[in-house]
Amino acid sequence: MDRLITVEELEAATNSLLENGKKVGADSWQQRVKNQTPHCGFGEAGTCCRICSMGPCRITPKAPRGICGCDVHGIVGRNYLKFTAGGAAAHSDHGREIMHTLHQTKADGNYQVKDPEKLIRIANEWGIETEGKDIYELAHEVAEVGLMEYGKPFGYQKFLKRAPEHTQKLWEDAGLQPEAIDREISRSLHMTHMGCSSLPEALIHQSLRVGLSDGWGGSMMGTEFSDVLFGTPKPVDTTANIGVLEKDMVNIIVHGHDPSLSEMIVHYANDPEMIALAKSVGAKGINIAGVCCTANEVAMRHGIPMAGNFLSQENVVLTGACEAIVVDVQCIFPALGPLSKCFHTKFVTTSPIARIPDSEFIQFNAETAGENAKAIVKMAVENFTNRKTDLVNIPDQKTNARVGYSVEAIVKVLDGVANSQVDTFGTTKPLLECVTSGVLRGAVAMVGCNNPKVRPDYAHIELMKKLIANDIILIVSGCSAQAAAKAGLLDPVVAKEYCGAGLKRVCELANIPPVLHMGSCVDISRMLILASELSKDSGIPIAQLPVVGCAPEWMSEKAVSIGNYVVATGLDTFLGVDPYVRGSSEICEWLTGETGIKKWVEANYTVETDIEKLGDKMIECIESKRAALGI
Ligand code: MSK
Repeated sequence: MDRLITVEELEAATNSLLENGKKVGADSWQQRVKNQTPHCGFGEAGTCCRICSMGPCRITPKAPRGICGCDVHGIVGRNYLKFTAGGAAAHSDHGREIMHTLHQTKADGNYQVKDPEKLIRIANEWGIETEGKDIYELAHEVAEVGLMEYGKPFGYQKFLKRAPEHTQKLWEDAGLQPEAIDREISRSLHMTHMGCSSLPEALIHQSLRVGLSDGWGGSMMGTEFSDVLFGTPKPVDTTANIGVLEKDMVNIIVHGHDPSLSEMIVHYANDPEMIALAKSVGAKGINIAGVCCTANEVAMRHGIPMAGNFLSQENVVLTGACEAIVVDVQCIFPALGPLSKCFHTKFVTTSPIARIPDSEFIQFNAETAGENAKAIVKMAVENFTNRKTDLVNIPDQKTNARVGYSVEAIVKVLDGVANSQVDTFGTTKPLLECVTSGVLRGAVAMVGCNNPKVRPDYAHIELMKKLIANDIILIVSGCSAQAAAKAGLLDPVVAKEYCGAGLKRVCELANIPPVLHMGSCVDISRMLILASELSKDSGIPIAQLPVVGCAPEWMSEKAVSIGNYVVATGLDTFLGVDPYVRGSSEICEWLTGETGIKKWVEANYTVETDIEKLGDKMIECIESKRAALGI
C-alpha cells in the first residue's frame, strides 16, 4: 500500500470476518461486549471490596464505609495495588522463565547464547568474573544470579544502578527502591489483606515500588536475557495485518509472550522435513505469523509477519485459514477454544500457567523444546487437509513494517543524522541534538493493549498520526506497535509522508519510520534504558526531558504495573482508560495531582478518555517541558 490503512478499513475487514463466523455459529468479543454492557458502576469506580467474606461491600453516599470500617479511599487504593501486583507477577514470571531457559543453554542444546557480548556486558555490570570462563558456564552463573533477584533476602534490584543518579536519589529519598521481586509482590498482597493497609499514601507508594520491581527487575531481565538467548534486535523488514495469512500455505499463528516457544516453532517451520510434509498434503509451504507480543518477538528477530494485536486474535481463526494457533502465556482469550472448534483450527496451549478449556495441551519446556515444537508443527501441517475452502476469507490487507529498534539499534541509526561519534555502547547525543535544535519537538513512548472501551486501534493510530504531524517521534511496543504496523505507520516510505517537516527530514536522513518498533510489552524496559541514557547524556533529569509515556487503549493488570514503573521513572504518563480509581478523590489526587506521587518521582498520570484531548494534552506537556528548558 502506498498510503496508510484507515481504522474504517480495518473495521470493514473485521466485519467481513464476523460474517464468516456467523456461517458457523461463532461467538465474538463484539457480541460479548454487548452482553456485558452496561458494566458494574461499583467495579468501574473501584469502590467494591471483596477481600474478605463479610462483604462484598459497595461504597455509596448512604454506606460510606465497608463492614470493617474501611473508607472508599482505602478500598480504591487496595484494589489499585492488587491490580498492579497481578501485573508485576505476570511480567516478572515471564522474566523468570527466560532466566530458567538461559540456565538450560548448551552449545549443542535446544537453546544457545546468540549474543555473548551482551551476556559479558551484563556479567561485568553485575560484578561476575568473566575471564577464562566458557560462555555457557558464564550463562549459567549469570542465570543463577538473576534468579536470585526474585528472592534474595537483602538488597535492592541490581538494574536500578542503570538509572541516572538523580532518579536513584529520588527513589532512595522516597524509599521506593524495590527489593526482591517476589518480596515486593507478596508484600503488596500482604498489605491488601483484610486488616492491613488502608492508608492511600502507603498503598500508592507500594504500587510504585512493586511496579519498579517489574520494570527495573523482572521485565528488564526478560528483555535483556531474551536478547542474550535469541539475539538483540536490529531493524528488519516484515509485513503486517490480517493479509499476511497465506491462502495456499499451512498457517500457524503464534500468540502470547514468551519467545522460548515461538523461536522453536519458527525453527521447525523451516525444517526441510516439515516443508516436505506440507507439500505432501497439498500446501505450498508453512507460513508462521504472530499475534500480540509474540508477534513482536519473532518479527524483530526473524522478520516473521505480524497478523494482528490483542483484539485481532479471533480474526485469525475467523479467516478459516488458520491450521493452528499456538499460545504460551498472557492475553490469550479463552474464547479461542470454542471459536477454534467452529473451524478446523487446532488451539494448542503449551504452558501450565495458561491452561484453557477446549485446547490441546502440549507442555513445553526447555529440555524437550525441540520435540514439542516439531510435534506442534507436524500437527498443524497434517491439519491442512481439514481446511474447508468455502470458509476461507483472508481480507486483502497487508502493510510493510520495519521493526526491531532496540536501544542499541536506535543509537546506531540516529548517529547518521547528526554525525556524532559513537562510543562502545553508543550515545543518544544525535537524538538529543535533534530535540534541542527543535527538528524534533520530543518523543512519546506509546504502549499497551486494545480495549473495547476505546474504538479498537483508533486511539493508537490517530494519536500517532497527530503526534508525527507535530514532529514528535514515537517509540512503540506491545499491541500499540501492532496497531501502528497494521495501519502502515512502521513503513518508512509511506509513514514519513504524514510527518511534520522536521521529523520527515530525520526519517529520510536516517532511513527510519517515524514510529519506531521497540518490541513486546516486557520491552518497555528498553524505554526506561533509553530515557535514562537521554538523561545521562544531556545532564537533564528524566522528568524534564520533552518525553512522555502513553497507553491509550490499555486493558491488562500488566499495563497498570507498566504505568507505575514508567511514571516512577520520571515520565509523565497519559492514559486513555481510567484504572478503576475515579471513586476516590484521594487516590486520584495521589496519581494525577500536584501533591501526590509527583513529589516523590517528579511525574504523574493524566487520564483523558477523549482521545483528541489526550493528544492535545501530550503535545502541551512536551511543549511546556521544552519551554522550561529554554529550547
Ligand atoms: S500483548 S498486555 S494486550 S500490549 Fe503484550 Fe498486547 Fe497489552 Fe497483552
